[in-house]
Amino acid sequence: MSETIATALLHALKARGADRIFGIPGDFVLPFFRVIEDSDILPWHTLSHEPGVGYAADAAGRINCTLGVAVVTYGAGALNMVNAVAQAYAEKSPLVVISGAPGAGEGELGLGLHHQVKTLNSQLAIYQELTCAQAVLDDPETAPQEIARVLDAARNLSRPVYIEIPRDLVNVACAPVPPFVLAPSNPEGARACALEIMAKLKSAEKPAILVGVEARRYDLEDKISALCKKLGIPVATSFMGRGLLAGRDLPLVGTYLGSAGEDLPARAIEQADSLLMLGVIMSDTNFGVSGKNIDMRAAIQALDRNVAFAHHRYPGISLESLVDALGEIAEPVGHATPNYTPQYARGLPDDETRLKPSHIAMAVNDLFDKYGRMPIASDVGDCLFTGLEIEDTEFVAPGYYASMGPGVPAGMAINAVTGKRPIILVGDGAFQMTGWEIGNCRKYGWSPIVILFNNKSWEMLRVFQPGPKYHDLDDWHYAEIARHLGGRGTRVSTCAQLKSALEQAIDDTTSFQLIEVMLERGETSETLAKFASAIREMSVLKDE
Ligand code: S1T
Ligand code: MG
Repeated sequence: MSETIATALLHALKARGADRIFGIPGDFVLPFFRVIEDSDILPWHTLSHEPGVGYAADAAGRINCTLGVAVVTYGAGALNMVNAVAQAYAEKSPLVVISGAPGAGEGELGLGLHHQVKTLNSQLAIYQELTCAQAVLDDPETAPQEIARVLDAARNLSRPVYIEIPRDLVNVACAPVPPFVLAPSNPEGARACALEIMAKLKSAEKPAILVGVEARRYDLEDKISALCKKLGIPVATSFMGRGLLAGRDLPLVGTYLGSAGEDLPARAIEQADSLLMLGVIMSDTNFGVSGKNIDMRAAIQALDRNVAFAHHRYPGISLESLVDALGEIAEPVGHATPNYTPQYARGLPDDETRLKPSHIAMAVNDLFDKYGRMPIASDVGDCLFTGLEIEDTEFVAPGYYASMGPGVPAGMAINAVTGKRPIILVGDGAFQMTGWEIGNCRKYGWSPIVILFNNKSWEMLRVFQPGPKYHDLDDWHYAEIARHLGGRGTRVSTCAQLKSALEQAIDDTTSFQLIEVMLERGETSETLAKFASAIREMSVLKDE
């Protein structure tokens, strides 16, 4: 089949699992956008601001364990999306950024082009810092191999990549893109590594396993669950890995949050004399509030195709090949393991009790009991900590890079990709940033349920720095605006009002539902309060 650079790229994205495209056109990318619509190879959605495009495309990849795709114009578009791509890089999300670019001869006019920064290559240079592979498709002869190289890097390394298409080459003929090539594995190295890990786990008094975000990025939850069940030792998920392994048959002890979380996972992880970490990002949010520093000499870290022991490492070992090798030799390590069933609060009172953040978690747990679990997209703020008090479910949130803004766009993407109505947890500060993307639901028929924590405050900052007035936000009456954006808005202040608003939201699938929960400044979820006091304690300890 004869291809053009544009159709070859779109077919290659689809062949590697990309489900849809999010984007905003501009004159440098109009030719490519035209092919996206006319070819119908992948469904597409335009949003209103490039940060939202980046967050939505990132979430589309995360929820589906595949490539997310964002298409933007050169300069004003692509550079407007930098923060969202940085978040995808930090959190190991395989986001494909495709930017239109000036045509080959345009730079020779000797004029500065509109949307140009310093030089015509400035954007590529900036994106080299945010992605694991880049290509400029300026030669139809090499374009197919270049596309394959970059898209395969996104899949194999689970990081964002960058592709630039000069607008005068979009419809130039080229060969089809070669099929996906899995990065070469090292079965012998994986087997040797697995034998060493098994020996350490068997000789340990208190072995434990910590599972992180790579388990989801490489779609390994089933394999890791089966391995953990076979080994029979305590398993916790990291803060970023929250929701992983939920509802499966294995000795899960909960989400590890150090001294800010439950005691059971904290003890299992911090007292382990052999800790196997599968796909865990070594970040402050994952380990920042450890009751005591985890003894990394006793830890084995499998991350980024590398398995590191205290004083040596096995390079080129993918997480999947390690889990497969361990699965072949795993035997019960013989330690009794607690049958952990997380306790999530239920039974929201149906009365005039004024709402506090943790009531929202209670209300959602009651809703899940009655109607079944729903996927959740959460923004940064107390909504993220409140989300930790909600029953395990598919959960997309910026648990490490922690930029505000992804909540609403990510929830919309989850609705689009899964066809399931998501719950979106977002604070008023974050909603002021990207919440307005919700106005795009009507044209695509999406109907997420948005729970907006309106405390008229950047409350999470106030928790860490009480006093300044600059944490105060004005009350924008978000529920009243919802109707003009194509949805339904309800403002609630009491438990009974929240209960009824959620019932009404579940019943009305015709549009997005925005439930604006009025909260007092100074009121936080129990989890954020624990997190903050753990951090204060840590800083006090450090001062001693
Ligand atoms: N800007 C962006 C894009 N991301 C950020 N994370 C911040 C600034 C800093 C920041 C937080 S938490 C927070 C800010 C400004 C306040 C969030 O306010 P809101 O959404 O209303 O939620 P809540 O009131 O529950 O805190 C983190 C610490 O970096
Ligand atoms: Mg707030």
